[in-house]
Amino acid sequence: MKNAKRSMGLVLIILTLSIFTVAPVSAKRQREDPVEGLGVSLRGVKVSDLDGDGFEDDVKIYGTVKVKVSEEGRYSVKLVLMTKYIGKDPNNPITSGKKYDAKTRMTIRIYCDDDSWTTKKFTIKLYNLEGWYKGLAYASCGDETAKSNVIVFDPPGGSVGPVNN
Ligand SMILES: [Ca+2]
Repeated sequence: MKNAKRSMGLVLIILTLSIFTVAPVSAKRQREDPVEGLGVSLRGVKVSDLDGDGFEDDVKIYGTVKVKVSEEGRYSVKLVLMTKYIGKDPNNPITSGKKYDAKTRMTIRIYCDDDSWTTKKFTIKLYNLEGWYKGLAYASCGDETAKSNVIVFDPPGGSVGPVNN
């Protein structure tokens, strides 16, 4: 009899524990990710002397992110710009290796007030580049990820100028 009471007590304790431990987990699971769509594009490159060292070897890359959400609020889009040096002659580019040389990271805060797409422009500055480069951006927000178009550009200016693909 005493044993039965004791094990009943144990069952109650276990039940109480499981209510406390399970409830917060399931509450978290019910909350769905409000981010429904994400896009990123690189729209252009401007070559100039941004750091004032006398050489037009710096670039400003212009891009746009777009987010679609189900809940009004402020969201953070994590952006990684990958750049790769492709050589000094665009007609004879260095193509060895698919890996990108450099990553530039930034976070873009975007306010979405309805459930349609919200877009925001961004710029990324890169300094002291010589030769031709290609660039590509990855974005992530909530559960969504997106990949941009590839751009090709030549910081020293010259006869051809920046090219958008
Ligand atoms: Ca410069």
